[in-house]
Amino acid sequence: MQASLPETFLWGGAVAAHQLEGGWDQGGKGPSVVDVLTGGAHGVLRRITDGVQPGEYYPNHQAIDFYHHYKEDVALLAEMGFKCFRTSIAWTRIFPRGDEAEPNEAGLKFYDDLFDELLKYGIEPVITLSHFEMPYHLAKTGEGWLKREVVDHFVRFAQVVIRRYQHKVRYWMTFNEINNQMNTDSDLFGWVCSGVRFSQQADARQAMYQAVHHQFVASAQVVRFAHELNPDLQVGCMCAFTPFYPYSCHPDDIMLAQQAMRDRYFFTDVMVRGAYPSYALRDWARRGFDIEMAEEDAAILAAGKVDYIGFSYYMSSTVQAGEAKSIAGSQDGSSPYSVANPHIRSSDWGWSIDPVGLRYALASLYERYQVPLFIVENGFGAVDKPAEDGRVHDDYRIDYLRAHIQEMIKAVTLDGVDLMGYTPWGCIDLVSFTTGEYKKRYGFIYVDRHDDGSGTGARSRKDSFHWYQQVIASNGQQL
Ligand code: BGP
Repeated sequence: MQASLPETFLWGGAVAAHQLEGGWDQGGKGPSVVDVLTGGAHGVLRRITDGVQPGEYYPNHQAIDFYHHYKEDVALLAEMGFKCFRTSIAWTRIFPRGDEAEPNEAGLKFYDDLFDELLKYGIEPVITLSHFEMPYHLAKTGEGWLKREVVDHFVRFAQVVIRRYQHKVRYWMTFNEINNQMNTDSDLFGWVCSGVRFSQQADARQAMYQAVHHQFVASAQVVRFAHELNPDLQVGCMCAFTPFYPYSCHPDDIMLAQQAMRDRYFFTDVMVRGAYPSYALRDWARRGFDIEMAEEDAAILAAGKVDYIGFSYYMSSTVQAGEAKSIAGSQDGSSPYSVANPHIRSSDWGWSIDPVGLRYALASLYERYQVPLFIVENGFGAVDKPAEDGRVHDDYRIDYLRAHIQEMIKAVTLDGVDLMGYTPWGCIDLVSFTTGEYKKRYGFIYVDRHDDGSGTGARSRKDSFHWYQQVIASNGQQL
């Protein structure tokens, strides 16, 4: 068993185009599903508006203006010693409406320049093709991925960018947190994952599986295309992995936790194994769901198995058999049976802090699938206040990350997990996805931008910046 992380380990950080780029209508970019999401607030989810409306506040339109500041920002990432940088390509920079025949050259050029800048410092780009960035034009009816033709639009987009960047980008992922849309109680997740408004569907759950089926088919086609184009390319899936623990040793709690885990495994089961699992097919039959599939779909899924599993880990959830509650609007990975875990405390946003759960997640996923894993999001959202010396002393963030990295190293060195890398979320402060706030910060780099519109946009190094620099330099030995 190896004693430490491999020398090739991809240390870095993660962001998504829409949460940091800004420039939402520049360089020919069209509006995406997040461009019509208003700002939310602590505990209040964001609203979807009917197109971009005057007088509404849309935090993603400006974000931290990475679109114009990427050179300065990449230099800071390089100073931390990043080996890789995970971001997404905004689909609407390349195909502003989503259904054009030809791509927008100005959008393609932006990512060429960004990738060149990263590669100049030896930073490997890790690219998500769709991180909640579907073109608004394809989603405005509220049906989005329910429409089969979206498969072709997405595959065309993916083929254009994979062909263009194949010598600059080796690691790809298809859909960010594809499983978030399992939460059909809220319109927010269906909207950003699939452009579907669940509240307008007769049976939200059936609609969700239909939209997801189309995404599975699209993802598999993209994997196959990439492999045929260039065997060096690796394409992964990306799921939010929040493990469920049983509240007690009561057999009903154990069984409930096992059943709840199927909502986690369903997506990886299909994308890693290339076929629908028997428990899902039974469940659909029992509920009378009729998911439309084309004749060739089974063969497409089987031929497009992903190379690795990318996943986000923020927290665990604990379930107890009993009365189900509604969980509308929850992004904390909970189930209707979730209860507080007395052994685990939570962040200001109610997300449980459970480093051991990361080792549990890694070991569980690896034992089930035996494919390489990549932790592509993990982190601590907190309110950062610069101290009198003007600096952010974020020891709470360092504590969170240190504890998670320790468990991650155990998973590799003790459990034998094949782990490609670790990219903490929001390595530079950006717009929070669920709340639309700047206030919920994750970064090693502070950005002077605030929810009331104030701030210079200036970047500065938090204490965690220097700490992470030393973690990377020592390959995880100095924590
Ligand atoms: C994940 C998303 C990210 C990100 C993160 C943190 O679900 O992939 O886009 O934002 O969660 O969530 P939040 O910003 O709501 O704290």
